[in-house]
Amino acid sequence: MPYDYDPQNIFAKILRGEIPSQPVLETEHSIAFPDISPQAPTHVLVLPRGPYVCYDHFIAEASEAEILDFTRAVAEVCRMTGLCPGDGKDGYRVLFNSGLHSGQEVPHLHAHVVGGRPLGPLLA
Ligand code: D5M
Repeated sequence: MPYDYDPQNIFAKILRGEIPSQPVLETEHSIAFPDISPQAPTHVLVLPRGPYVCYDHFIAEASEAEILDFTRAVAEVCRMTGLCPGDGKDGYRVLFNSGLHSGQEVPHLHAHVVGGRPLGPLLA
């Protein structure tokens, strides 16, 4: 099934600089900024710059350089939260919504990095 990327989605506008954002991380192929409607004390979105709707689209069509850059950007944002279990902290959650049943609102791939409080069961 083809992926139909909408270039008018709000994250595409942010990536083109048409809507302001306050990035916490910018790399060659990725960008991260705080979620406008945070669901936890820490809630950061990490996006590849390329026009990918969801995670499976990204892995199917992105270059290895984009995939490596994005994967590292997500990890860097996780470290930036200061919540890494490896540092004795309380941890965080990374999730991707993809499509209707997930409740995905913005059809440009983004990882949610959330933490700072007990997050409860994943499907609550
Ligand atoms: O999540 C989409 C998320 O994007 C949702 O948590 C709100 C957030 N959002 C929407 N517009 C903005 C802007 N302009 N800045 C920052 N965050 C934004 P989804 O997984 O698609 O449901």
